[in-house]
Amino acid sequence: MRRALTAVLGAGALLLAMLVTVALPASAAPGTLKEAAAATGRVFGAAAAQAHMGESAYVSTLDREFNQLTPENEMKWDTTEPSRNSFNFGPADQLVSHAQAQGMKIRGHTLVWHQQLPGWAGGISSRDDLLSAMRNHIAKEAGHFAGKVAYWDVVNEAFQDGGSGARRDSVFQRVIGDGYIEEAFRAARAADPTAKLCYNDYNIDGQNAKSNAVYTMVKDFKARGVPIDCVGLQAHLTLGNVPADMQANMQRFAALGVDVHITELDIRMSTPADASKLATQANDYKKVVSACLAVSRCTVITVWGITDKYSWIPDVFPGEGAALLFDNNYAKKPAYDASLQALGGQDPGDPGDPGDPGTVTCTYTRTAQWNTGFNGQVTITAGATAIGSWTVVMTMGSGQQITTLWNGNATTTGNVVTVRPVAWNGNLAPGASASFGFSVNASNGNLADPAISCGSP
Ligand code: 9MR
Repeated sequence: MRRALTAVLGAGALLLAMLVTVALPASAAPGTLKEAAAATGRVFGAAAAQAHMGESAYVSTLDREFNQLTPENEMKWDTTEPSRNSFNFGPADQLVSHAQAQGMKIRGHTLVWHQQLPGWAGGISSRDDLLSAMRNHIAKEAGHFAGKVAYWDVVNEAFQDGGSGARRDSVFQRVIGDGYIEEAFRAARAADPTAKLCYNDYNIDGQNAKSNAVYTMVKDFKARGVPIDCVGLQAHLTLGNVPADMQANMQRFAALGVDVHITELDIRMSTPADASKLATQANDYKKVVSACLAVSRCTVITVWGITDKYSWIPDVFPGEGAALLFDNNYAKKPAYDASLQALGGQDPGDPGDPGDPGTVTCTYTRTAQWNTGFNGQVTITAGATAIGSWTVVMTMGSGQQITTLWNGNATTTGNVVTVRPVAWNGNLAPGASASFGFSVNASNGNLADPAISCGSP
């Protein structure tokens, strides 16, 4: 009797354990970008524009996925102070109230920038006059939003592109001189003592002459007590070109005692998008998110828009686009899934979403190697829903060539090899797997594993 009871209890405990094991994946992994980021102590934001806030899919995607909002244009000087000392905070106030109601942090963008600057300010030619106009602008705008803005992009894009490491030739630089940046930071601190104050720029994502110049400035500011708390790497990137030293670059800024924010992330491609480009983009997003996660002071990741539909890219780079995490119809792209997974999250699954991580994951194994080559195998596994096809993108190392590939169909462009199913291994039931294998010749002895990403279809 006692034995039987123990056996029953034992079976019950086993059943409970099985239930717990089965229940865990659904409840343990955060299912949205903001929840996954929050679990790592970070925020995941998006730029948003008041003009689109009447569109329900725009707002519901913003509210569901993001916990930081950057007004895309509404806090810029030409909107907030169109004529001297006459302020208009209306559009920004609307975005701020929305963000506050949703518990989102607000990134103020931006107090001092050479673009979207009203003509009256751009036309000032006396140093004292421009300094006083700039200080007044900062006092009034940062003062208006004090206590509401978590981070300010105080000065934006003050350095030249290219190898010079020089300051950009803006009206502020010409009329006030080098000191305008620190003057702006001091004015911002006085107007809002609680906001974190950032310097923000593009093409400073990796280590180069421009980021070196910003680094030197931040180091000098820290040494002299100029109030700066963070550096914003905009990260307007192109497909397949995430700087290999992005993490190292973030780490060196962090070592100066400032936080690092990725502030305007997008990764553009030539349009139209296709499965192979979207898989490469997913891999790129994963690299950026992973680099941030590896640096404890990288605390913010913000994408520059919610949907490809309203991205700034096609207007400025004709023939390019598809740079964000949601497509024109607000469907999650492979880059969304890759970002969520890199953050430790997992999409709970929405059937029919081609980028859903529930639909496909892949693993790579090296099965043999010799001095001038190796064999690899990739296994693709369907998630909670059946799939009809898959795509694996492998980026090969320099000097590597695939000599044979079996159980898959490969197309090669440069060092990128896209593999799709053969006739019999594209259809996978939920949880089922397919594998393909390949041999790599590397006469230069480069035995580095390829970078692999996968998606469905
Ligand atoms: O996305 C913004 C676009 O709507 C504006 O027309 C443009 C004006 O210059 O600014 C865009 O945002 C920029 C940001 O404020 C600063 N970094 C570069 C962004 C893309 O141009």
